[in-house]
Amino acid sequence: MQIRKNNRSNLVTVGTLVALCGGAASTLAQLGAFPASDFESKSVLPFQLELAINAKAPTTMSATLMRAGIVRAMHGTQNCYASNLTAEQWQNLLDQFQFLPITQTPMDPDDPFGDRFNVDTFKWGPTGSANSLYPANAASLAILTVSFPNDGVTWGLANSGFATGANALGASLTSQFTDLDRGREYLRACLGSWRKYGGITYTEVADNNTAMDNSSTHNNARGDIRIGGISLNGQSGVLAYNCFPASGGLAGSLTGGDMVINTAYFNDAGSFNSTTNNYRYFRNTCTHEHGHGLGFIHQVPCNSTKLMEPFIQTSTDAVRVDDRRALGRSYGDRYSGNQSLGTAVNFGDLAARSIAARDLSLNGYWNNGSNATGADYFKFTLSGTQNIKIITTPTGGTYTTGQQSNSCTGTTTGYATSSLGDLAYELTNDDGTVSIGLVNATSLGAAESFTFTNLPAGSYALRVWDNNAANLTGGSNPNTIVQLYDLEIQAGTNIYADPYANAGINKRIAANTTCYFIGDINSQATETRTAVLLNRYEWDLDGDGVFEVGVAPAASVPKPTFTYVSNGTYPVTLRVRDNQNKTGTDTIYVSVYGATTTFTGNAVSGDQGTILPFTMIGTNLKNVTSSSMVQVTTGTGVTVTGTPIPNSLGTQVTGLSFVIAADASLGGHNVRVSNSDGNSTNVNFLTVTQAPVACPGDLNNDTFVDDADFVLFAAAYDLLDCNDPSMPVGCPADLNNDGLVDDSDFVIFATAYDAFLCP
Ligand SMILES: [Ca+2]
Ligand SMILES: [Ca+2]
Ligand SMILES: [Ca+2]
Ligand SMILES: [Ca+2]
Ligand SMILES: [Zn+2]
Repeated sequence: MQIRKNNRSNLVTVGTLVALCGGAASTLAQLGAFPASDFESKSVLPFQLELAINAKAPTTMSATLMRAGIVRAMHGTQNCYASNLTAEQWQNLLDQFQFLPITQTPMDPDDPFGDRFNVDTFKWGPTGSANSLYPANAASLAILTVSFPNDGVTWGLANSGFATGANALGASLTSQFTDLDRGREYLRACLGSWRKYGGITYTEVADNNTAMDNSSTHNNARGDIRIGGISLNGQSGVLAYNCFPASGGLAGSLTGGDMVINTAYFNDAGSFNSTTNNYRYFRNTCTHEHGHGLGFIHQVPCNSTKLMEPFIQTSTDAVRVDDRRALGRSYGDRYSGNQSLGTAVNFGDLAARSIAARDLSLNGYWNNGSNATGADYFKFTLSGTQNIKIITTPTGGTYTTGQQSNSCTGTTTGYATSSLGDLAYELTNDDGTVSIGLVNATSLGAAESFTFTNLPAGSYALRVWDNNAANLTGGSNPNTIVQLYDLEIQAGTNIYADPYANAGINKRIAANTTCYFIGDINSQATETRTAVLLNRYEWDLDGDGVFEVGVAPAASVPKPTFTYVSNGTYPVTLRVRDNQNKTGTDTIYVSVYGATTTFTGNAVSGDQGTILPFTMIGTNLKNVTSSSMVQVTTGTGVTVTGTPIPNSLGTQVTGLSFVIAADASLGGHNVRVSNSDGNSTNVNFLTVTQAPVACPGDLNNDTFVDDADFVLFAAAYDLLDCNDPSMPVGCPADLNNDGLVDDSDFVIFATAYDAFLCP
């Protein structure tokens, strides 16, 4: 769906949104901008739209029909709109697109709870193919890939009503953000804000640069979610549009989950280039669009409380309560999949740590497992006896929401979303066989809290579930009633909870380009017992397990950069720290491609008949994983052995040795490193030298121990001390290597002299 643009003040934003989506006309009256225009007694269309309709419609009846058609289309359209459209823009949009129903089905009659959070009947399945139908796959994890097609690739779908065009997102991002990857990282943060709450993982992959299409089937050659941009008739009021996951539900003919951003709004200080709140205007646009890509529908009223409202709003950031409920419904919470003891989320040792895992979700009456995804399992350990207080608190609040409906006559309903479920939990031993405590003292809408005093060291399992039998709807809708909740596991007294870290998504970057990271958009403090805020962002960017950026006494670095020189996959870890000095970490994987292999290390030399360890220095050596990837390419008699040990950045490899045969050719040998990442030859890296002949006493190296050697020995004997400056270099007459040329050496010399010929 499109999200519409607003570039006026916040106050006008709210007023305009209300005007467009129905509801409090009084706000409009205050603004004086849009005279209230009653529509079916419930909704209000903006004055400009009324003008446009009246200009287009020859009769009152046709104007009424047109209004109805517009409203009907607006609930399902993939195009998402600016909110300050002029009468001329409304007129143009009417002329060009008629707001015809690109998508249509108002709501699934088999799924009466669907409209509560406005979700499509199709979602992404676990492996990135979008064909997963309710209710069988409700609240289940989706593993999605993401890619950015090259500029020039044909982008857009004609069924959107907009012409297709050559993708220009790369140039637009580069222009606005100075650097392509910096711009992309803000887009990745949009996906990261869905990952923050929902059971979705994102991994960026290469794109095969085929034209945008409707495919809902996973393809290893490109991302499930592809992101590009073209001009949508200039600044037409349409900021972007995005396809739904799969056809058959509300998606109409726009499927496949891909995003089309209107490049005409880049470098516009009033919209995409507004830097306020970390480019929230741009981020909310793209985060909203991807919401459609996840199967989420526009919601009303437009009161700036939901990301999926049809018109852009910037008074709240990214994914809000109703959006989280939609996530919980379709994909589960961020621990999605923890529906059994075997897949429990393990919080580790809580003897001196506390957990505040917020915005988790349950989806219906668990009923001893009859609802397979209806319970959440966790584990923790205690390294020592501790008092452990476990609190489950239903969240969500009471609010009004509904899908923009075909009747536009009040499908919005007030929902008390904190009191849908009856939370209960049970603490058991590690394998669930021994109950330590079942806590269910309160009913709908109330927290459960209990302190387990002097809980001994050991391992524990915790199951949280919805005990409201009314939520077992049976038949077509089991497991569809979302109850958001916070889980707190508090150790001891005032041991505050660790903050939540979010480093974005698994990303892909070309080698030797600046790679951007953002830690301060989606990370968050979690403790509410005291005032906490994140005040430090630390990073392990090279993936060696050591935090090297933003660590005290250096300054915190919320948005670091790094340049990788070697292909490979790097675990990058963000560690956030709050003012209680509590930390949380998040690891993303950075896939680096396109590096150039070099092998530049200083040459080494070794004797015939020896094994010579060596170190390679260069770039793009991270994937040198076998000794067969390093070969001696000139001369004879030298092989490579050992197991290569690349360093984390692929600039050094140790662990290998040359095996130099006794008859190896003397002199320089070229050494070549070669694997699928590339190759490089280090000319004359190895010089093979002749081994010294083992013939003590042959001081002049003529293979005989004779009088000539004795003359040399005697001279050395007279000097005695190997450190004497007159002693020949290396003190060759010190035959027993004790630093002196004395009688004990003479004994050895005499024996050799008697033998005369070297062996
Ligand atoms: Ca859950
Ligand atoms: Ca309860
Ligand atoms: Ca490091
Ligand atoms: Ca000696
Ligand atoms: Zn939209």
